[in-house]
Amino acid sequence: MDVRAAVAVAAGKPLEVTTVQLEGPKAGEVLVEIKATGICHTDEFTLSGADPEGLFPAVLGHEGAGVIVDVGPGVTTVKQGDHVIPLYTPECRQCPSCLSRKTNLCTAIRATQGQGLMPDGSSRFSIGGKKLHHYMGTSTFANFTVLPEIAVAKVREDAPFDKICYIGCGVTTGIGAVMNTAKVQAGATAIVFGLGGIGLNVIQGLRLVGADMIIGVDINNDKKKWGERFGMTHFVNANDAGKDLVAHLVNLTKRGADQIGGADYTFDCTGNVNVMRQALEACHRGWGESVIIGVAGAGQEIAARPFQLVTGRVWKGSAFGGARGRTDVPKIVDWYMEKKIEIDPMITHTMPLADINKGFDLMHAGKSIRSVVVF
Ligand code: NAD
Ligand code: AHE
Ligand code: ZN
Repeated sequence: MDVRAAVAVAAGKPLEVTTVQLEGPKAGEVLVEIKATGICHTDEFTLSGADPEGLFPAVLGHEGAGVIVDVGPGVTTVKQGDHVIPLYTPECRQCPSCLSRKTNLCTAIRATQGQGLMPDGSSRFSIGGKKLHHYMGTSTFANFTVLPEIAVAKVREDAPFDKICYIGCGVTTGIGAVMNTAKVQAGATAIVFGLGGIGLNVIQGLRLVGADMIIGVDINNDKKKWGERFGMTHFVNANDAGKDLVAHLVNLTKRGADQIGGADYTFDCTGNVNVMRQALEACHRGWGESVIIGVAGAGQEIAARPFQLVTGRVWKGSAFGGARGRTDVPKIVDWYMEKKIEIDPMITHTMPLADINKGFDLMHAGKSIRSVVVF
């Protein structure tokens, strides 16, 4: 069938909105009509050419919501008409990782997903007979896409697509990093580096679990009001603090008789390896945990003095907020519908697919929190 898609033709080039061809679902797969998709910084990361797994030409996008319009042979867990959120982290419930209960990183289809292919090793997308790559197993920058049934979360039908698409990545990543990865307790002190579409959801998660002091760090002063809107208690401009940033943060978090300082939890939501180091160093000696959420480009490496870890700090990472998609995503949609979490104010811009490149421009300019393409 013919579908409308934004095609990433080459690294660093604007997306080309055009008609492409999509084959129907094969065994174990579903055809989803995408109703809305967010634009995450990771789409920009891959489009820029920094992603070591980046493939071109491809249909990017991984933050969608839509309706199942067809199912392939053998599909049992979802049906035509179901409302779903595509999952770039699937949940097969059978692979060693799913069965371990130690991680959300299902391995059932990760190898082919990283090659831009469906699990049978082929692509469903093409243009003029030439193959187009899938992206993150989701390719939501198209009005129809094909996914394995283990890579969709069935959600309630009264939830608006143009808001819950954000649960397909940003909301779940931020809130999940707090609740699943760090397991932050009430009364904790926390520092969030980078107050964009992910960092604000970390802040929202910290407020939800009852964190006491929530410090936000950004280089853009416009983010102060955004952080405060979702529960941030203190704002620090990293450029103003300069080389003294870590010392300033440690000083801000001094509590108790020993006056050592440092946060119980820190979160990197920038993808900048120098910031990741600052986030580790701003943790409390003996127990502080620093969670890396940001994604860094090919060739980038993190560095720190081992002393930071010897003295009890913990460095860990979080993908998709440690969430098990088919189990956890429907619950997060419920939280949104029950007004336990907010999404609407973070969606600062909406646009038709034809204007998708404007969403990337707004991100570059630091003017948006989330742009959502509505089909
Ligand atoms: P964004 O562009 O919306 O926000 C990034 C923020 O970081 C901006 O507010 C920017 O001003 C700020 N920033 C930039 N440099 C900084 C610095 N030196 N110090 C402090 N703040 C700085 O991006 P986003 O959508 O929020 O994504 C954030 C990161 O998370 C990206 O690297 C993205 O690829 C990654 N990500 C990871 C996962 C995961 O599962 N691990 C999921 C989604 C996104
Ligand atoms: N392809 C990159 C890694 C990108 C990455 O880490 N992606 C995150 C999700 S970002 C969503 O916005 C993730 O889930 N990682 C786990 C995985 O299996 O990819 C690279 O560096 O090669
Ligand atoms: Zn994302």
